[in-house]
Amino acid sequence: MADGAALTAVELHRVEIPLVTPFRTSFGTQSVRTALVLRVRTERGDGWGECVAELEPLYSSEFLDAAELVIADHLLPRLFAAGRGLTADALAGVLASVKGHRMAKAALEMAVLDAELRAEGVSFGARLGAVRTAVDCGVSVGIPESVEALVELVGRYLAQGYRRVKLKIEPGWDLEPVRAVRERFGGIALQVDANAAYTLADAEHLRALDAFELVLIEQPLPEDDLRGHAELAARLRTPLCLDESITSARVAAEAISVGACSIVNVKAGRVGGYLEAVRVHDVCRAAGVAVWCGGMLETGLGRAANVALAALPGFTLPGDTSASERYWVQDLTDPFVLHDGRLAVPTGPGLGVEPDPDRLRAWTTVRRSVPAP
Ligand code: OSB
Ligand code: MG
Repeated sequence: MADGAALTAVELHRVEIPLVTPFRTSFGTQSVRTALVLRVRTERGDGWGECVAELEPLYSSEFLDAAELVIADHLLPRLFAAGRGLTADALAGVLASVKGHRMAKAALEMAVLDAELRAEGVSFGARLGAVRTAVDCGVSVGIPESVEALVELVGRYLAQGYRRVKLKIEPGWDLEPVRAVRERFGGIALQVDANAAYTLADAEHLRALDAFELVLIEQPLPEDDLRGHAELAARLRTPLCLDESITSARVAAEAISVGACSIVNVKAGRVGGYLEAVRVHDVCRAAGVAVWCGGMLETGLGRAANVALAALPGFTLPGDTSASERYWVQDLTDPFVLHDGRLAVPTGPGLGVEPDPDRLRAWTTVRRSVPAP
């Protein structure tokens, strides 16, 4: 196999960008997004990737320092050794002997895919199977100071045109904020995300959420508790959606077959890349399970790929694909702007966007380049 473009070097840029509003979830608060931006240099041109691992291992076991280390010390040597055998399609197989580290692998696959598509003049959307030119957008709202502050914030997002609102919940911040938003804004599309903050012992309490006609409850229980989610699903009228639990297309099929969820949040980083994310979509679509595109506070790079993914036919619910200004005073790329509650799918080659070189330089705190041996 020699149809790939060999990697000549990979640059790792650790970038720090302040968020416009601190984002609090049941697992912690972020005021600054620390992202790992990758630039792969190949014989046929460059490609960009973004690693969604967070600074601390609180959403999942992955975290930024570990991703950086596993990329430099364990993944890149394998990619360099593959030479011209390295294509985006082959990448997961080349890295398969390394267990886990899906966010790190996903970032590399994204960059290699971007380089390939730029060289071919094909967009991410066209390659992944997009059937729409724009996608419906929702917004994920963190846990603020008070119910009043939440209602104020939700009102602002609705005025901007978002088509669905997701509230982060945790024990002690669930029924009251949900009731307040439902009462104030009527029949909006409303859903909640618990980031695994509950246990099955909370089933009766969570059942009270049935009164609010939510689109879904996302990941109430721990990541590895498919059986618990199935038991909870049987006790609630509100559909259960899984995020953290869905680590591959195989797990998605398993979760659906045991009744652990009836909706799936697709995040490419969590499942090891955009190509596996398409397979998650395919498995769910075949089973009649709706999917939507999750988010990890991506810069414009990851956002471009997410919006392309969200344009696939099975993405029938609005995603956490919000506009750049919901996160940043200035994005790393040209901004994604909401029009009538939608973002346009980029049409240029590859991601269709690239980092502004001055902003990338200014916001990078650590940069290293790993050359091919
Ligand atoms: O659980 O969906 C989540 C952000 C970081 C980590 C986990 C999650 C989130 C979000 C934000 O909900 C979604 C976004 O990028 O807007
Ligand atoms: Mg989630």
